[in-house]
Amino acid sequence: MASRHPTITQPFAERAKTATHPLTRYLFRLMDLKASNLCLSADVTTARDLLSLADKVGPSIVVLKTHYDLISGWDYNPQTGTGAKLAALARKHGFLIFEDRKFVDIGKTVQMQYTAGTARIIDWAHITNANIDAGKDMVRAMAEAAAKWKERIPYEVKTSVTVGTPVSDQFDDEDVDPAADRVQGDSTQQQRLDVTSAPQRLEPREQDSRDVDGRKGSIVSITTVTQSFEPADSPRLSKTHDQGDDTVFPGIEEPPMDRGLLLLAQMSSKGCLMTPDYTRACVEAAREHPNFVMGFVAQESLNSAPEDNFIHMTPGCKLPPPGEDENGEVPGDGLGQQYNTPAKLVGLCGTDIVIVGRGIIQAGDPPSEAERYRRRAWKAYLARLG
Ligand code: BMP
Repeated sequence: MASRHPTITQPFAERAKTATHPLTRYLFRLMDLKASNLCLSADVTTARDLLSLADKVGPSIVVLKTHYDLISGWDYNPQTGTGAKLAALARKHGFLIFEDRKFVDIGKTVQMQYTAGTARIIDWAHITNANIDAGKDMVRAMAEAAAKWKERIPYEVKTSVTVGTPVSDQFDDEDVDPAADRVQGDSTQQQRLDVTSAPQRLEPREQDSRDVDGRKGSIVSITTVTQSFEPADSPRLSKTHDQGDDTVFPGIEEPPMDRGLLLLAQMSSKGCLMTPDYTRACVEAAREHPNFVMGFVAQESLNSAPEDNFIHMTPGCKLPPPGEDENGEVPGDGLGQQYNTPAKLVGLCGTDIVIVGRGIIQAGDPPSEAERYRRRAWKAYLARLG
């Protein structure tokens, strides 16, 4: 199957023109621009290490794969947290974020897991994946959730908060209930009066003006909340406010706001129970949802119908140590993981992107090892074009 399909010998730049999913089209162009078909599986254990690794290895990769649930110290703040910081690095270095969540459940549950909860995966991960053992309806459920998410974010609400001590005549005509906060104003500007009983912190004049029926209700501060609205496809969406993270990778626009799914069609692990029938069902499900399913996590190309142009990402990839035969055998990890070289996966099996974790992370110098993997995987792709 792999050796005969036209996509095997078609350049990524050409496949970018015919792929159905906007994010797949973008990714093929990005691969062509960066001369990279490498995905880093950033399986480190702290948020700090994750961000540092993403920053260092970012120039060599087109996809960064995460397992957010193995990261300690993951900050869930949607504006300034770990997801938003990763998004800023993705923008700076030009890569997509793939959360390797392997969703599998009834449709309603996966919708909630994907879009809500603490992690809100859909907000920061361009791509995620699913095991469809639960049935193909789950893919439809996720596709619907992603479409709704995209509809609901025509605008980002930016909120700024300022706190100040009021001047007393601001409130001369106000009837302040010391037991409750008050909200005034319209949807774009609200003033909240925080009222507490703390007379000892006030100037005498302010304290006098608040004496009502022997109660000492005192206004000690005003909080001003200002909200502004910004189109969601603005390049500034989800930016953190740290210095220096406004950089945008040159040569290509930012990715479209569409979200994409990869179906886990085959696994790299020894004794994997996914049958050929299961893999075929994945291909059927992908064809049924061309606007949401980008392709597969698989060990070989699954494009078989003439119009198929799915993208394939492949884990279980390692190179022999530098200096050894680069096409030699690589032993597994002793826990079921099996490894193949980029030459075999891309050149012979026809996959598009190799996913590498420990091969890079555990190297003495991860950025230069990532470059070694990038060069080998790209060379295998060029050789395949023949
Ligand atoms: P490593 O290169 O260190 O073996 O890591 C492989 C990564 O790919 C891990 O994050 C693992 O969860 C993931 N993975 C895999 O190894 N095989 C599969 O079939 C599917 C995966 O997602």
